Amino acid sequence: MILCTSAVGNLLLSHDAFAVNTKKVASKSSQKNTQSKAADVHYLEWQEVQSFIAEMQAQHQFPLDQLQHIFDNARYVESAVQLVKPAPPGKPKNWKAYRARFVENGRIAAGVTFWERNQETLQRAERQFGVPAGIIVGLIGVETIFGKNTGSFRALDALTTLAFSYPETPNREARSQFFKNELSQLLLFARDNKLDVFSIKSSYAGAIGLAQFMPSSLRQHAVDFDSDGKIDLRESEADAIGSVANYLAKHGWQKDLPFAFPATLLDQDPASLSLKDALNRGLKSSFYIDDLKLLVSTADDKAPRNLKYGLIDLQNGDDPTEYWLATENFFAITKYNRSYFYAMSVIDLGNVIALARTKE
Ligand SMILES: [Ca+2]
Repeated sequence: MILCTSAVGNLLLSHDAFAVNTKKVASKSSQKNTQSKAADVHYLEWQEVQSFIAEMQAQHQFPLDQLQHIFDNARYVESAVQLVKPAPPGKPKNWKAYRARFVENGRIAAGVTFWERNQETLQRAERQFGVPAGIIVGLIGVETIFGKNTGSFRALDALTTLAFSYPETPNREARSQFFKNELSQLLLFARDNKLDVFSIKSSYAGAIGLAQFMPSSLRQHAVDFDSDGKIDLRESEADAIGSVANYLAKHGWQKDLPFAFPATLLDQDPASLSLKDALNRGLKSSFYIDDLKLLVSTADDKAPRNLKYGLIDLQNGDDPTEYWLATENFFAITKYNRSYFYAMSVIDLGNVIALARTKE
């Protein structure tokens, strides 16, 4: 999970950027640079790291020698720096291409098996938190292919790098601060759970386990759903399932609320001000259907008139944009990753896996 602090106008960039940049860092020349640059960086000597250590000591009573040992051994990760850089501009957003990367046969088959294996746990999560099994399965599938891609970086290295070596971007200061906080949460998480901090693996951005929780979310929202006395989002599928459901419930999920209904744009200029205004209301529902009746129609009679919706657009490159009326439950998924594409992929993957199960 990457909780971007970008403005809503930059939605859909974060996840989209990954594939492009992954190719870039895989080249041989950059691997060579990585090795030489990493050898030059010694975080313990950095003034900013010393200040961070002092803060951890003062605020959390962390022993100095432990912190010195940790940052003496924290490594710079060049690929993390490359991967957080914004995607090159100009490439149009394409929902269908994005969806095809996540809703595909391998992931669907793995999802059917995962669902089968965890059926009782998923039902228990649904009862306790009101989040349907399909959404939990879809989310864990999109995040890590059910544990296949949980990341091979040391979380300490990834977070130290992004906290202190964030690339020069307009939002550098805010992002550095975000990762400093996550780094401190990681250290506290390891201490609280008596874990060797060097042993915790993550994505390049510090997201941990089957459901890719950032350390702050891990500490705040993860739950021990198999009741073995510890929270383990890396090994325990039950803990991951319960934690995803708890996270969504804490971020506005409402039991039995639908997710989204397709909408058709009424005859007007897609660039009209009123449409733009309706589309840019942030990650929340602001309108009743009647408020939008001059802009869009929905053929789906099931869309309740007494619910509030947000109007969202899913751009399709040169093909027509899709419009949807999204409920608060759709937006709860965007609290996990601030992207409409992401949320819709989670919903679609869950639906397709549910359908595949019935055909077995
Ligand atoms: Ca557990």
